[in-house]
Amino acid sequence: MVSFTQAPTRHHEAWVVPQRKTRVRFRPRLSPTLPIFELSTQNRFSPLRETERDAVIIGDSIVRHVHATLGKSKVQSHCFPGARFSEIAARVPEILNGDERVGTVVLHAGVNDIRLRQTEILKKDFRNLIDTFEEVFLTKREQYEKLLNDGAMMFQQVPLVEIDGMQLVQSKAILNYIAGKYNLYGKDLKERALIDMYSEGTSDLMDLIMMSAFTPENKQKNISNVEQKAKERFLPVYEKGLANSHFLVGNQLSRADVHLLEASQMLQELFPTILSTFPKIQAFQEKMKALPRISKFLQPGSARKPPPDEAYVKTVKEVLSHLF
Ligand SMILES: N[C@@H](CCC(=O)N[C@@H](CS)C(=O)NCC(=O)O)C(=O)O
Repeated sequence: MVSFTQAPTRHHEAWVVPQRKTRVRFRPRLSPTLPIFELSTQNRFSPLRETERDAVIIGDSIVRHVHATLGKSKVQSHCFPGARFSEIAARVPEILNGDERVGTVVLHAGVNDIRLRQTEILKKDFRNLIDTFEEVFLTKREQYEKLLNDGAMMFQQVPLVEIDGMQLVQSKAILNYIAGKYNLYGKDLKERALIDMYSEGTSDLMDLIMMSAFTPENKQKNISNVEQKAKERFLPVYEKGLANSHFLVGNQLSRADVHLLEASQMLQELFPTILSTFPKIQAFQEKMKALPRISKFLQPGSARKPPPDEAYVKTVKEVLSHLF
């Protein structure tokens, strides 16, 4: 159901549908008991009363005067007058910034887009905004131990993704679920098999890059190994796969493409000219970067991770101290 959030009344209890000059009547053509159009009038801020953790309110000018108090928890409002969907969505990660104290996030957006956008585009924007994910990096051993004690990690390992009421672990299971959910997993079994082949190869390449950060004693040797394998084994495969298509598999975007974009960027961070002899991959990168969600993800300050450095290795060694 899509519900439209209206300005709160003075009583802070219910939302009102504003009076229109022209009265609009909905005449159900089917049974009158089947509503065609449902308008929620529940108080969108009631979760604030229920949350036990802190809350954050992020929105356009309508949240300017929203002040809420919650027992021991804190509520912070972030108001961006005139902001449109894209601007509010871009602020969410930097405001939340992995803050574990935050249990509830209230978003208000869309008012400033309504006159400028088609409904289909608006619907997509709504979904994008709601699907914004919050990323928490483990920086302290206690965080890992808490997850262990909570029984959140099936095999006592991260990554862990909480999505649709599940606690998903195992990178491949996570990627498959998200790819399936967002139609990034091919149109049939054969396409899926090909997508898996590309993605597994790309994971191998990314693992090589990551591991080189963990072996400083052989750093130069490992880096040369990454460069050689990338040029001789991996990049030629993608170049060939993109010879006659914008996508690695079939005629639509898949998780293999998203994976390749990330891996090719990681390679360029290490070897800036590595793609110079791979024109198809370069063209592919430009097209991928122009996709709105990807373009947003690549903006400075986004959730994209920087290359692993010494500080990162030190943090991993502290959090997973039982392995080192
Ligand atoms: N097959 C797993 C491997 C995950 C994994 O090795 N995670 C490491 C961190 S990158 C971990 O949590 N290790 C803790 C441990 O094994 O005790 C996956 O792909 O998700």
